[in-house]
Amino acid sequence: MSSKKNKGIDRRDFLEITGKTAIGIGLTSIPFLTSSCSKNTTIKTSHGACYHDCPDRCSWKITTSNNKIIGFEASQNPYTAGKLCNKMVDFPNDVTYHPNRILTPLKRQGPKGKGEFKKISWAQAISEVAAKLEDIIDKKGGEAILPYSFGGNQGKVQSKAIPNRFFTHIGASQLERTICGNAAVAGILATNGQTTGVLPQDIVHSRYIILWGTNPIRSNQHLWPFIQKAKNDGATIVAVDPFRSETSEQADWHIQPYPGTDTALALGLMHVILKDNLQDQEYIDLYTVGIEELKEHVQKYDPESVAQITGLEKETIISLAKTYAQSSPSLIRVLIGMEHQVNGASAFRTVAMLPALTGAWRHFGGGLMHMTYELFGASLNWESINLPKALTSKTTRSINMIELGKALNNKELNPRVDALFVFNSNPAVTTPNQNLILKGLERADLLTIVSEHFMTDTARYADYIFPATSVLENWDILDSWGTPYININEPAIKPLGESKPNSELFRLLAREMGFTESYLYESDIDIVKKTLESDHHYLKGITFESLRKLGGQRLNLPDKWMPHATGNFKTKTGKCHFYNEDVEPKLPTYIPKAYSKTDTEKYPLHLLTIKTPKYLLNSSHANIEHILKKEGKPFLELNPTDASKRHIEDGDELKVYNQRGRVYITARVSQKVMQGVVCMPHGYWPSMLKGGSSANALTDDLLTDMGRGGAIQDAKVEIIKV
Ligand SMILES: Nc1nc2c(c(=O)[nH]1)N[C@H]1C(S)=C(S)[C@@H](COP(=O)(O)OP(=O)(O)OC[C@H]3O[C@@H](n4cnc5c(=O)[nH]c(N)nc54)[C@H](O)[C@@H]3O)O[C@H]1N2
Ligand SMILES: Nc1nc2c(c(=O)[nH]1)N[C@H]1C(S)=C(S)[C@@H](COP(=O)(O)OP(=O)(O)OC[C@H]3O[C@@H](n4cnc5c(=O)[nH]c(N)nc54)[C@H](O)[C@@H]3O)O[C@H]1N2
Ligand code: SF4
Ligand SMILES: [Mo]
Repeated sequence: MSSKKNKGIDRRDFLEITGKTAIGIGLTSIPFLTSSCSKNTTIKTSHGACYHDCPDRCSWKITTSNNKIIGFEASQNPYTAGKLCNKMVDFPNDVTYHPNRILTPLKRQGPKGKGEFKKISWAQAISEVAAKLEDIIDKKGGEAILPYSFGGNQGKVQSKAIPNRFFTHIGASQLERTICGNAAVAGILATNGQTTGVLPQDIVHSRYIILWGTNPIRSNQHLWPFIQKAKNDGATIVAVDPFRSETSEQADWHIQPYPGTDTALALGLMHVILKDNLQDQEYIDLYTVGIEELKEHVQKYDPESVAQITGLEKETIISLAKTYAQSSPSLIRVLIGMEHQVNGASAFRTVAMLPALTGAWRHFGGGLMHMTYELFGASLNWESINLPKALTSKTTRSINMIELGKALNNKELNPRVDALFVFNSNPAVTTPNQNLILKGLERADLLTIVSEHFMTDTARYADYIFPATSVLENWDILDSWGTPYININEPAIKPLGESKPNSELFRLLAREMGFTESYLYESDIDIVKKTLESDHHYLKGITFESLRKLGGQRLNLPDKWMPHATGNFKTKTGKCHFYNEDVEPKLPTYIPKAYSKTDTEKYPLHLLTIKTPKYLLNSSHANIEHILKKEGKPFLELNPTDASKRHIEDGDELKVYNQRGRVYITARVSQKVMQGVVCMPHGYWPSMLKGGSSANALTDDLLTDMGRGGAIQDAKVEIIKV
């Protein structure tokens, strides 16, 4: 499978990175490659952007000489600021030219999961897969086919346009893509009607910043320099996180509540703010709904009661409320982390009320900062990405991606899932209830097709694997969920080996299946161009040509972006809703998960499985040897009290277990978690760890209170020394 001919950049070609890492967090100065150029070499520069599911969406520039990459560097746009993160600096070698990359179609030989495959031609693979899909459609209907994809490649062409057209055309089941963002967004929409608040770079104007359930030093690295700038200019940085992350360590104040109690904490802050009359009454009167109901409602969230729920001192709650309400501009930064609790959406809904209560939105740099994708939703020509009219009326059943394990194992489903088609995702690692998923993937009667770069733990179970191009080899257009920058992605080199973009895979299958509809065959570059055909003012000065020339460009937004300075909420009343009659409960309410007494006794510890690894992006890059080496083995963080109760010492080997699975891992006894909470990293593949299980073997496929997201961080476990 590995190709020795697959010549990459010699790692030694990279100049030693001598520059100190930017602000010590892993943003790395541009590595560049040298090459001797003869007269016959054609040097080409292409612009592109990071395809990862990362809020930073860095822009980059690639230099090639005769179809070989000789330079890979970050662009100078003010947010990327000339630096890629530590995960991506060596991307051409780590992925594109990696010797283990899959470069031909493969057909399974051995038992499912063993990873034994033989190379076959594209013609054979397409003809066999098309015939099998046709057979399933004939016998069971299209709904027996389930596409499974997520953020592996966030390019609009390779993740949405052609794949969605293909699967909708064949009448496949729809996948509810809810694993990231849905609960957070549902919560914020219930309050504000939109999720785009303060823009990332404007955080420099804030003077009181609460990083509420987010770890930018790891997960949003390009925001951190702007936070540092605010701090240098006098801002106080507060982190609210049950885990003492690097960000919490760097903050001026780390507030450490029990996981899943943020709704109560935010209601407690409102209690204090209203009791002490620290609210902005004028803002409330003009731009909000339900203050009287809220006042009444927060009576019961007094600091003593909230202290009981959150595990915080009551003085901490009072002090946070007062300092937040009395500082200006004050900003709350939320991202994703806390949505993965069973009441995660409610936490976002409640926290989102605070800036309206204090009138923080009036001040530049004040308010709430979350995502930015709505800016692109408003301005791009989505007709090009979304389904063509001919397909919009087609409705088929939906399956929530969180419940993949259940869907694969449910014999009562009518029709049963007979084919699973995975691309841009690695569910054997990233989706909760891992053992149930693996059991489903083992089904002899399940046809599993995977498009991938590598033999992932999901791909190992495939019947057919298709080799996907890396982002350096295909066209795309990338909006962003964390910045206001737009990028196009030009192919820097021709596809390596026999790899093809996802879009081409589905065009080939469509042709083989005899479909004639032109929407199935639109070319990638045409989709990119058409997506930019919009006269929306945000796109003024942004064209296919300008993006090719300049690389990432900022949407044409006002210099002072203050979305709610004078209300303008996108709710049906145009106001911020403390009380919302369309949401149940109508007022934000702390509702914890009710565990049975037996479960609480058997599994007393709350398990967090978060994005602590430095070099991984979800499960991506975990298979790259030098990365894994740098990352080291995973540890379970546990509190000294929990450790001593179980006679566990630092460095002991542990079994972490519950009713769904067990993970073998080394103990790290620390104060990073409070008593009753343990934490292990997400991203390691089960096949890499002793016992063949990783973090998601312990997580639950339970849905969140709103948005149908996954309560991944709401798992209970017990541990023993082994
Ligand atoms: N290095 C790296 N960067 C990444 C990723 C990665 O895998 N690795 N993944 C990318 C993706 S897909 C995403 S969605 C973003 C996510 O970015 P973040 O949301 O910043 O990351 P998470 O690690 O999911 O969670 C952030 C913090 O939330 C905390 N948290 C968990 N439960 C609760 C809770 O109940 N209350 C509170 N207050 N905090 C809680 C966790 O302890 C954690 O420290 O990061 C992106 N960036
Ligand atoms: N326990 C726990 N579980 C979690 C989380 C957590 O914090 N804890 N976080 C959750 C979150 S926020 C997210 S977003 C999800 C992410 O879950 P996934 O979207 O499954 O993310 P990745 O693990 O990065 O897998 C992406 C895969 O896509 C492949 N890929 C990349 N580009 C292409 C391409 O162009 N074509 C094809 N065919 N494949 C490509 C990569 O090689 C990689 O294997 O994980 C979730 N799961
Ligand atoms: S993973 Fe994120 S921070 Fe790293 S290069 Fe990609 S977009 Fe930038
Ligand atoms: Mo995510």
